[in-house]
Amino acid sequence: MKAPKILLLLLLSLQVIAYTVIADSQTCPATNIDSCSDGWEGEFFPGIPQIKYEGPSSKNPLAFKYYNAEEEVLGKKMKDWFRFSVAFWHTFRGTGGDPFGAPTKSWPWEDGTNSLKIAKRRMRANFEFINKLGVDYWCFHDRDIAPDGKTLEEANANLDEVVALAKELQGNKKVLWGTAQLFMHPRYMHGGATSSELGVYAYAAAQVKKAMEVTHYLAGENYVFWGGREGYQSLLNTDMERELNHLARFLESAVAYKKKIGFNGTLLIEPKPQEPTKHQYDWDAATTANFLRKYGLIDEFKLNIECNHATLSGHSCHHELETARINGLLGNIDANTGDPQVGWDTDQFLIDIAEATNIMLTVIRNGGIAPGGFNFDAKLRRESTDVEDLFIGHIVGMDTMARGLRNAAKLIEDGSLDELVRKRYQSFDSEIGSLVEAGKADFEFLEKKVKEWGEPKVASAKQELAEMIFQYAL
Ligand SMILES: [Mn+2]
Repeated sequence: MKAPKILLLLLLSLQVIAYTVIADSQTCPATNIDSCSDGWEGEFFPGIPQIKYEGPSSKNPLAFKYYNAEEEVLGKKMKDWFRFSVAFWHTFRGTGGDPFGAPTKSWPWEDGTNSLKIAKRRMRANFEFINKLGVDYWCFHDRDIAPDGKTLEEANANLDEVVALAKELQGNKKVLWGTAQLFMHPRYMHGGATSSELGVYAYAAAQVKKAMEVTHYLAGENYVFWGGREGYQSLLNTDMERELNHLARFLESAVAYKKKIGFNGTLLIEPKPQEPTKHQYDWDAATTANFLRKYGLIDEFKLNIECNHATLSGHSCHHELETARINGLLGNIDANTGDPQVGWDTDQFLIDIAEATNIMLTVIRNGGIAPGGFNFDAKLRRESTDVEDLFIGHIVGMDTMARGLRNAAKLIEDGSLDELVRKRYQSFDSEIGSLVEAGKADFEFLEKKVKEWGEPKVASAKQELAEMIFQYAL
């Protein structure tokens, strides 16, 4: 009896050793990179399963509690309301470094260099992540996914090599949007399209041309312009009118090139008021809409509203989304949030359910957001250093938006909030009100009406009731 037991124990322990060896070899650490070929198909997240919906009672941090991709809400699948996207720059290039401290993350696909070989490992990690998380889209800047070069030709060749791998790994996943990084390299210190140097304007144009080509090649559905350095530090040395004219010419050329290569994706501008420049020209949704109208570009662009940028411009995210929506400009959402006690762009995962409900009220009123989506322009805190934290951040962000959708659907199906708003303006539903709204009531006519009606009765705005209805739905 004893011998078989010992044999069993021996077999079991051998099995444990075998599993350990397999698990180790699956991670293919960057320090041992030469032992893993370019075509390596192991895992960077070996302990992480496919993330599944387990419902609100689940305590599993690696499961969805509210986001259920195939479940229909207001006649549309949750995955189609959101079209969630992973931001390559935060998830795969975020190091945890800040102006005061060195990087804190040591991800298994990194070796601390920006070589082509590591760029390809990151791309493999990206698709493993997207597949396990269960999202359909990803977003990138040209220089996040491939190393820059000493010349434009070298940079383009690097990009082509990584993009070819991305195309091969992508399967049925798609690019929600691509963009060109026109802010990191020192040549862009005065801006790209608004630089005082002609050579820099030209370089930016060449870079955007290439970024549009690869976005199109990767089945991208949108292309984004974020003008981090398109602004000024001082008006004393800046010709603002000339810079804005240049920006408009640059965007006109982008429209022309998009048509030339048959790219049907939406061009998006992402407003942000400041940081890194003191003043960015795409300050907020209203400023950007005015710029697009002035230069005859309003039908060629939509807006990518980022919640953290909204609060930096002194607005709520809901305000920026509504401003975009009522101007027919709501194109995409960068789902993130700032810290209420901090004044800069912290790009955190959004976990405020009330905020998510407001966002989804606008998205539902907009009839959805396709061909845009929800890009997680959000990064882990410097102090979060486990690879599973990347999953947890996205899961809580997706669950928060899903709670927002469920709550907004409740509010719309209940109807009392819409009814409160409708009632508030009902005096304009009258015959005279219709004349006003149709532009057929001039001042003389209205003066006559005042003499006939006397002092108007003014009703309560019922703000607290509106807040009560809203709060009950959360
Ligand atoms: Mn941001």
